[in-house]
Amino acid sequence: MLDRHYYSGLGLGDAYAKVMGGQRLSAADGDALFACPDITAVAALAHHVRNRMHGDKTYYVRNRHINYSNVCVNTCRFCAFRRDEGDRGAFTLSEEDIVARALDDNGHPFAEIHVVGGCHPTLPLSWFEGIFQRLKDLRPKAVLKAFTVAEISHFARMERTNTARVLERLKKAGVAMLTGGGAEIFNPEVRQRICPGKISGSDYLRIAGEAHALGLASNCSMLFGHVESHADRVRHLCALREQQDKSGGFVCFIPLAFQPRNNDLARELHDERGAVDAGLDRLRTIAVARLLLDNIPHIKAYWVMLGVKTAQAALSFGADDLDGTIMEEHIGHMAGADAEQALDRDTLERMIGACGFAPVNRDALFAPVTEAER
Ligand code: V47
Repeated sequence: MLDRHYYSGLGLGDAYAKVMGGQRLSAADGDALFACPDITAVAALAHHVRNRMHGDKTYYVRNRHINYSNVCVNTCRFCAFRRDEGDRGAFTLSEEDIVARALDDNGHPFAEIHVVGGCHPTLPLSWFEGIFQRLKDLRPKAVLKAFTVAEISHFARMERTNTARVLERLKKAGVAMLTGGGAEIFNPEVRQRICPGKISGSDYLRIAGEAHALGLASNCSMLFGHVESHADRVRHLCALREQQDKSGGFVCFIPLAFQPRNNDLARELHDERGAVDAGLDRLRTIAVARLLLDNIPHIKAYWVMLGVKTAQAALSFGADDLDGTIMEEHIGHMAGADAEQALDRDTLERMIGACGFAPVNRDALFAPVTEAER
């Protein structure tokens, strides 16, 4: 399969030589990978890199998502989750609701507690600090992963302070990591069309860099499969790679496949059923991400947005992580994701094993969880 002449004939001679030589691919190589008619050739390159980095290990995590509120001052056009205060379907969990969800673990503490919501107009940062300190006391071994950088920027505005100060306060309260959301697509023209009120791509990268400088890890992401071009995806990935060269704290990249229901962007595109070639385009995007993001260790096959079958296939297209048990998820499901709400650990292990990989139980920072802690 990995034959040099075959790749040259496909216009991928340069990409092939760089992958084999362990060199960095250019944006032009990324464009060529998207243009290549043979998706299996692209997959084989990504799989080669994935094997070089991780062997047959495939990670999963016993985690709990907690969406604390869907009340949000932003009006991102792809979002089916957000509501205005007082709207039908608007919700905000109480402190006790949040703590109860984190503790609802049948005596096996979650390795990761993942907390995100909307940019809420009134909930102060101090409220979250109190909750995080409580969660850390109650579950000292769990890695607390909270907020996107868009929420960090929102807190800074609300509290009339700067983003570095918000990050410092969260770190002190026990947060170890930021989630990867909010990146969407960095191209300003596309961003203006899909999420006009959101922080810019350069602010996303700047705040992630500040977090990394403070010793906080973060994930990063890309929302794809709407109005952006393949070239936009390639430039987005290259911008993440450039930031990672500078600050080094991105742990995992999450390609977020656009869910086309109950949101304004889908209505504009008249595409509520999803494109017919979406499955292959998603897999190719994951492969290109693995190949371009040579400095980001992990690529997530997020089964909530991909569906479990495509997520399994993604493990042979460069992804090495299946994410986790989740337990409860609203952002994708309200936008049409038809995957389950939760998967148990045995199912995740079986899904990974059935694809020929070796499951590794991890925490949010990808440290393996020992047998005793499972
Ligand atoms: O920021 C919103 C995306 C993100 C839609 O860090 C949509 O490990 C698809 O960030 N179709 C939130 N995507 C989810 C997220 C995340 C998920 C899992 C793991 C991690 C991690 C982070 O979801 C948002 C936005 O980019 N999103 N609406 C939609 N219609």
